[in-house]
Amino acid sequence: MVCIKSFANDGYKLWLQYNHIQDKQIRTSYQSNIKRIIPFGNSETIKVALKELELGLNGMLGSKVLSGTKNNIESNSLMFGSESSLNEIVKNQLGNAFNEINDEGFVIKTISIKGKNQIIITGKNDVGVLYGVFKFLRLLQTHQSIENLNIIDAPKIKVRVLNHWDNLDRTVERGYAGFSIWDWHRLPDYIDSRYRDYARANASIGINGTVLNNVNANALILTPQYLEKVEALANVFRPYGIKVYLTTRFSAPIEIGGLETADPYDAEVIAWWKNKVKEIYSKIPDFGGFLVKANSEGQPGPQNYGRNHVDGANMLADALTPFGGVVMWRAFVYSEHDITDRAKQAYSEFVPYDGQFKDNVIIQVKNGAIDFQPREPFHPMFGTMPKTPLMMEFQITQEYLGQSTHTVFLPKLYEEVLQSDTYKKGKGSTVAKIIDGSLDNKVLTGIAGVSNIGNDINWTGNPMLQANWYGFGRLAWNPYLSSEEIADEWLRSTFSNDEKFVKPVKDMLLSSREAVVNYMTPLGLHHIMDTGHHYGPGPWVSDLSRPEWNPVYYHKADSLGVGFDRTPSGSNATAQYAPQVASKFNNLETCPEEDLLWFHHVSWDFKLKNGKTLWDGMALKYQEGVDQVASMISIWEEAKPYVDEERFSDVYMLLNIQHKEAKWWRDACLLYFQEFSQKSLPVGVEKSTQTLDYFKSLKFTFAPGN
Ligand code: BDP
Repeated sequence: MVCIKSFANDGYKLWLQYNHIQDKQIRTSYQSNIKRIIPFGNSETIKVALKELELGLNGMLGSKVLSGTKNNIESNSLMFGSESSLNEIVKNQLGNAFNEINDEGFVIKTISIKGKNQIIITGKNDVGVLYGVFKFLRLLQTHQSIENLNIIDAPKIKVRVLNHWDNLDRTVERGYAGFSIWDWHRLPDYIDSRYRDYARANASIGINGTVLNNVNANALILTPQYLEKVEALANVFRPYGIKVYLTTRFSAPIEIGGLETADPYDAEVIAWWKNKVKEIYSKIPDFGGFLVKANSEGQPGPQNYGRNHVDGANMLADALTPFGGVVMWRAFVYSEHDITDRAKQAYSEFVPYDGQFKDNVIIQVKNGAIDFQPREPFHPMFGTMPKTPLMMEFQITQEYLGQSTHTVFLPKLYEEVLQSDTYKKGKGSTVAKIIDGSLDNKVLTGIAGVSNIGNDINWTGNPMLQANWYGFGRLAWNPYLSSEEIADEWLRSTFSNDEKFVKPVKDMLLSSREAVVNYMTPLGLHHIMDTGHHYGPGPWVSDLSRPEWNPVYYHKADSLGVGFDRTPSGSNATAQYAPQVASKFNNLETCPEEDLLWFHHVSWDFKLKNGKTLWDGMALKYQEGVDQVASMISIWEEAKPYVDEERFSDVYMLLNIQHKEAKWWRDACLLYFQEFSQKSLPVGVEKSTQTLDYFKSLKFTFAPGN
């Protein structure tokens, strides 16, 4: 049977569509297993779990599921509650499942009471129960069997946060989905229902924290006026297991505290932060802590006072320690006064501090050493600093990947980074094992995703990019999940379970990341986007004051060839990796071709593995990227019968823009690099109908997110 189109759909419901299950056999099997839902306990978290189950089951099964109480467990109930709420009969049937989970984990098990099958969803705490409820609903959303369940699962990473680069005026730095969802002006009295839906969505994928404001912080967020607003949000999020965190401006003691300095050694400054933290916890007892961007891109920091990152981070950590808060200190630093390769600077600056940070400090490191490019080799810091907890910072918003118009399925990128082998402790020392703490026995572990959420009706500006929020959350829960699994469950929950839809669209998602690499930055090219807004190609830009802000700094094209030599004959950035990794990258024979120009400056005639010259190979990659987008469009056209009109046409229009822009990238970059290579385009690569001057003349004064 062909799936019936669902009703008009603006995408607001994300992956929590809970569409009526059309397949009668599946539906009746679910109905016969869930005759009643029975909550154990009545905390706020259990109440939201009950509400979610009612919403989900009523939607999917199309009939109202009865609720019951502990005392009327009859046939085939779905029971849920934390360990302490369970009676002996239930507990006995769970064996030692509780020993296998942590505080946020859950157990979903089919047990027998009064000779009848019952399903129990439990955890050590209510929030684990809530995660279990969402997992259970997902089983139904993806049409899986709920007979004989025995699922035990728990998150592998402790701090799983979104980073909102949201300003207090509601603009969003690098935001492409409208304005900030935080209505600061009307908080704390006006609670937008969207805050709850935001929390539901995050809880459904296991995200347990949110940093509300931009890393380029405004000190005002720490004033009593704003802390009241933050408190109101924290109150909404609490039942969903979501803690709030704030970014702090290092100079806040001066800006809002009336002090003359923010020197972390100054007694008054230390006292100011201690009091400020106390004030925050008096309003928000479960406040998560601070995220800090210091001495980076002009932000103030301890170095303004001749101190270092350790001094700054530890001072804040001391203030937070009595309350259990953490400091997420960012390692995204590079300086215009440092003439060494920008890719080396964070490592050079931070690695000597290994072991000096307090226990509640975690260093937040971007996935690669430059800045969220379509492809970057993993950040060398992950392969070192054994005594310091390191957390991952991924970007979900697509600053450098076509922003919210281009469909790029990012879990593929995240997976590639997480599965990279650092060789920190020999073969198999993947980034995932560093992030989840298993390699170095770390207690404090974390992962952050720079959010792609705004107040657009569909949250992310493009319905397909909801998958990146979803995928980030799923990988934060379990960094070993495959991108394919994530694509599969997201598509089924968000659109349709019909195989004729799922299979091709999944292939489309999984190839979309390589497509963007091909039409923007093939073979290891990087940071050649137009500057400032980073929208569109700008490999020619060379006039910015800071050398490392210019694309020419990164590609180094000349008449002989192209690429950044980071081997020992060049910047020697490869020396920051373990010897096994460094030698792989150094050697032209073993360096993965996808990273070639990241690590090597090679001639235009360099022979690629397929026998083509670098120039021909590069041109063909650009063309391949364009062709890939064309086939994404064809796949989407075929998907039409399975998708509601609104989301279908939204995505369709956006894919067409992506196609147009992929050609723009191909043409602008090839015309530009051709000036150096002086070679003609190989057969199969379409010629530009415009001149290089035309591309250079394009200006986007009001490009978003800038
Ligand atoms: C870059 C962005 C900039 C951010 C910065 C950061 O262009 O807007 O403030 O990173 O991460 O990617 O601090």
